[in-house]
Amino acid sequence: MAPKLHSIIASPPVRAVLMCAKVLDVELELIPVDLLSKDHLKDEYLKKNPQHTVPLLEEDDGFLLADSHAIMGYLVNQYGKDDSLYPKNDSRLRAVIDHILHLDSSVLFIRGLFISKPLLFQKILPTEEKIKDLKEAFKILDAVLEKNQTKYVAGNSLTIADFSVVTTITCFDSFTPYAEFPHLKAYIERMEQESWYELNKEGLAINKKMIGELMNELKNQ
Ligand SMILES: N[C@@H](CCC(=O)N[C@@H](CS)C(=O)NCC(=O)O)C(=O)O
Repeated sequence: MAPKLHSIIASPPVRAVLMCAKVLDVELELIPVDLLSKDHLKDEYLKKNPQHTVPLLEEDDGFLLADSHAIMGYLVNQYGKDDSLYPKNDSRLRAVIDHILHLDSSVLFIRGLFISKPLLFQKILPTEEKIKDLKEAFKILDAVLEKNQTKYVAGNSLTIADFSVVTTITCFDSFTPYAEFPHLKAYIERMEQESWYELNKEGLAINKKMIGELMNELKNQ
């Protein structure tokens, strides 16, 4: 049976996993988790994922795995016809991919999450300081892209790092525009031409609409 993915498409890390599964041609059974209804804080979900995040992967034999970066690595190793998205034997390429995955987790995504989580769940508008931190994160990625001069974020071939970065940057563009950064803008424009990018569109539109409406409502109060 297909592995289950507890998910909601408005979430960037969920979409990263969906893109990865699509490129690997791995079927996933999607199990909806409505974050706004707090499904992720219910006992049944917390027993499976104490981190109360989506995505969460669940295999038939009870194996559970949280975190999109870990899930993508697992899908490549477990189900990939080859490991080009996350190569085992090219230690330098793998290290560069790991660098970008950690950059996404510890700098890019988290700085956006520190804005979006209080906004969505507590209706708190972002402070200038938090926007500044996010902008700085975009600037860092722009400089990485400028330094590397590669087509994809970790080299000249597509890797799981692209799925993370693309979904994070396009989502948090709601708070500060990535188009201000030329290398980042050119990179996203290249990625938009790829067939897997299609899987970003619907969830991104839902997310941007929700964020936009909430920001306007709070600013007009
Ligand atoms: N590092 C995690 C982050 C996952 C994450 O924070 N997901 C958000 C939705 S975009 C979530 O589930 N938030 C609910 C919560 O933190 O309670 C990953 O890559 O999977």
